[in-house]
Amino acid sequence: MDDRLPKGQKWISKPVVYDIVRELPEVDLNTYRFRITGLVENPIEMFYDEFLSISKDKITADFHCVTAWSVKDITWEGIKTKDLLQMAKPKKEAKFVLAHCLEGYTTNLPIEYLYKEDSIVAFKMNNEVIPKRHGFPLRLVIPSLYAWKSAKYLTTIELTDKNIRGFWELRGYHNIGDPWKEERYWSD
Ligand SMILES: Nc1nc2c(c(=O)[nH]1)N[C@H]1C(S)=C(S)[C@@H](COP(=O)(O)O)O[C@H]1N2
Ligand SMILES: [Mo]
Repeated sequence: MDDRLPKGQKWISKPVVYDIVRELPEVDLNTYRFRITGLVENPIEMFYDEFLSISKDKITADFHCVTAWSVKDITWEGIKTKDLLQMAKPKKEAKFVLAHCLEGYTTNLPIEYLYKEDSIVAFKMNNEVIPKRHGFPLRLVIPSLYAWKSAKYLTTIELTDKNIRGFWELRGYHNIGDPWKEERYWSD
């Protein structure tokens, strides 16, 4: 029995890269912005350098992919999403999140997951600038949900009142995706 490993998962040594596109768009840090939009009092818009200059948090967490692999102890550095929300001031109607990425990927989650202690927008992975295929320049990391919710190449965190399905959620993956409840696919 391994109480760190959710049911149906196997430990592997490093994350397998999954992307919805073969070629990633070139990232131009002169035009790249990180944004928090939608139902917020204070919309946020930051350059990559500004984001780095206020980054202060580091977390270590296991990473569980719905395709049945898990990786132990990945460290991420950046800004915890609960602190980003404190800056953006969600309106009370804000109940859900839709994350948008540079290449068009999207994923949705309930806003409560942005208040978890280990949820972070990261610019470093295992003490290095996030490698291109693992999400450079910024990545949303939600260790308490399956890895498809950890959006690479993040551009925008949009707060919404309705739960809008993202890329995989439209194709049969679960709206929440808690690995400890094996929420792999739609139940509704
Ligand atoms: N922008 C973006 N983020 C993404 C994906 C993607 O295709 N595009 N794939 C997701 C899926 S299905 C998984 S399992 C993880 C894999 O993370 P990795 O490629 O860093 O191993 O990224 C998630 N985040
Ligand atoms: Mo995945």
